[in-house]
Order: sequence, then C-alpha cells, then structure tokens
Amino acid sequence: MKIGIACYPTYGGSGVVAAELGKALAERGHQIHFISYAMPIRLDGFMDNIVYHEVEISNYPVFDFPLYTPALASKIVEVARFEHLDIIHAHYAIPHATSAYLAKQILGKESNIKIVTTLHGTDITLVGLEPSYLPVMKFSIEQSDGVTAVSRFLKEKTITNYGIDKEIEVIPNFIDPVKYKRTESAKIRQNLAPDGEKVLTHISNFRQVKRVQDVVRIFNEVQKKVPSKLILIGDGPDRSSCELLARELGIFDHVKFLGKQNELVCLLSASDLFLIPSQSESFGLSALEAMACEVPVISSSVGGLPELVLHGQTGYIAEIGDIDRMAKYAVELLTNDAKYKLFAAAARQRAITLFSADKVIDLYEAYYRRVLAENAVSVP
Ligand code: GMT
Repeated sequence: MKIGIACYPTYGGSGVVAAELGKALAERGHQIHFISYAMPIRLDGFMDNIVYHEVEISNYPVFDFPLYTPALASKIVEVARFEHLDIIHAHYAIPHATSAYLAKQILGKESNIKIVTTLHGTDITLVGLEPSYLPVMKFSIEQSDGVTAVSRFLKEKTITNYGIDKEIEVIPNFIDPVKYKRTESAKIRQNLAPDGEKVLTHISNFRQVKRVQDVVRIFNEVQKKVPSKLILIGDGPDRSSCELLARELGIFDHVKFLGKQNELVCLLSASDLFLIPSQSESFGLSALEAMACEVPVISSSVGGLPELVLHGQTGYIAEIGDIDRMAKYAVELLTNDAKYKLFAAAARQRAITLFSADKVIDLYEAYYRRVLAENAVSVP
C-alpha cells in the first residue's frame, strides 16, 4: 500500500506512534510518506520505503497566526496526486483529519484516497472540546473513512463527547519487544544512584495534564523511607515549577532533570519504578515502554491506564492526586524484593503479550485493507 502519514513531529506520544508505525510498515514493504512541518523525532537516518515531505508555512506579515491547516492540506494533495496514495493516516485529529478531509475534497474524482484518523488523547479529551474547535473536530472525525482510538476509554469518550455514532476501532499503542527490553545498565545506574539507591522515573512533556508536581511529591514521601533518586525525563511548561518544588521540599539533590532524551531504553533499564499520576491519559505509551523494560508502574486510575496497568500485578493504581497512596504503593514494592520481581516480570509479560509491535501492526494493516475494501469506488 502507499500510505501518507500526517502527524506532529514533536516529543509526544502521537508523533512517536506515527513514526514507529510508519517504520514498521516500511519494513513490511509498504511505501510510506510522512507529511509534517519537521522531521518526526523517531525518524532518524535513511530507511528504504520512507520519504519525508515537509509542509512549508508562509510567514506573510498580515497573518497573526501560521496557516498550518491549509498548508498541510495542500501538501497532502501534492503527495497524494504524485505518489498515488491509497491512504492518508491522520494521527491526532487536530488539524490532521481536517486537512486530510480538505485534501480529499480537492482531489475529488482524481483519487480514491481513504482517510484513516487515529485519535490519541488530548485531541479528544481536551483541545477538541474547546468550542472553537468542536464542530470541526466532530465533522472531521465523521468524514474519515476509518477511525481508530488507542484505548477503549478513548473510544467511549469520543462517542459520548462528540455524539459520534461512527464505528471506532480500538488499536492500542505498541512497543518493539526486541528494542524495548531491559539491558545492562550498571554504568548509568552508578551515575544516577551511586550509593545503590532505588531509582524512580517519570517521562513526559511536562504539561499540566501529566501532574509532574505529584511525581515530585510522591518521591518526597518515598525518599523518607527508602534511599532513592528521582529521574525526570522530558521538558515542557511545568518543568520550572517542578524544579522549584524540588528545591522547596529540600530534595533537589536527589532529583535529576535530564531534559529531552532519545535513548530511553538504557534509562528505563536503570529504573526500578515508573510514575505516571496523570490527570488524563488515553493510553500511556511511556508506561508501556517502562513495562517492556521490566519496570512496574504506579499510575492514576484515569483514562486508558487501567487497561494497561494491572493493579496488584504489574503495578498499582490510585485516585488522581492521591500522593500518599501512590507513595505507599511505591514503598511497598521497593521494600519487598520477592514481590518486586514478580511485578517486574509480569509487567514485561503483559507488554509483550498484548502490545508487541508485530501484533499491533497486523491490526493496522488489516484495518487499512478493510477501509479500502469497504469504501472501494473505481476511479474512471
Ligand atoms: O500528552 C501526551 O502524552 C502527548 C500525546 C500526543 O498525542 O502526542 O499523547 C497521547 O497519545 C499517546 C499515544 O497514543 C498516548 O499514549 C497518551 O496517553 C496520550 N496522552 C494523553 O492522553 C494525555
């Protein structure tokens, strides 16, 4: 198949899923065309069957805001026309599904292109609900030929929030179990926790929805009982306030802010626990990556997290903001070696049994074929 992928290129779950999906499909022989305003972060180096098309955005002084939606639509038209795309896969509905719809209208009878939209999370739970976007979001989702959501939670939310009666296929996030596996990490561990302390880790884009301050507060409680260090990976609007909080709590020396990192496996392999106390989380790809590296997860009970984390088996789940409970769970695991080992092994087992790339890419491939077959119209 010839597949266009429109996605955000930045440090965020939807861009990561889009890039990893494109790479896996390219390995299976499909022709993949990434369309974005910058090279997606996980697309490093040349790969057979992958071409990257950059969307050029005009900065004409009359425009107060860059006009990305039409610029993306024009680029999709160009790529679809000359590369004869079968599918344009929009990752994160705003504005990708809208631009894809516009492109399809422009192409008209010239092309049989089908739109598949994958809903990732805040496009549905947060941004898309704003009155200035809602009607366009609902329309763009309804006009897609196929719609997938990354969890059952997100599917239900889309149906209730937008009153959509379209069939939505649940296709979860995935990991490559060969790449995401615990590796030798003695050197990194020595650097992060020189006196044999336990290592707690959090990875995110430090937006409010991630409640990174809760991570710092949970760690504050844990380190009172268990010698430990906290590793914070990523960057974003809440980083400064978290640094400040760590200083105010007097634990700054035990907290390492590593900023954005591309090589996560070695850091996860040096971790004992992963914390994800989000306000909203449609799936939690970073938690899945941790689990694949045998790191049990302590999370809030929101969104798709309970579909990933099995309470009492691969980690623990608590109410949003229940710092004491999350800290208690963390201490319980970090002080009980036998239990910890069971949880670590179960985390990896669950990750590879349900969310391994091979299985999930099969689901996407089958879904594309279904959408193409269901919506087949012959081009004159
Ligand atoms: O906020 C983020 O985590 C980034 C965001 C994105 O779309 O870039 O992630 C969402 O999509 C990921 C991939 O499908 C999911 O694993 C995340 O749970 C989801 N984030 C939220 O729902 C907050």
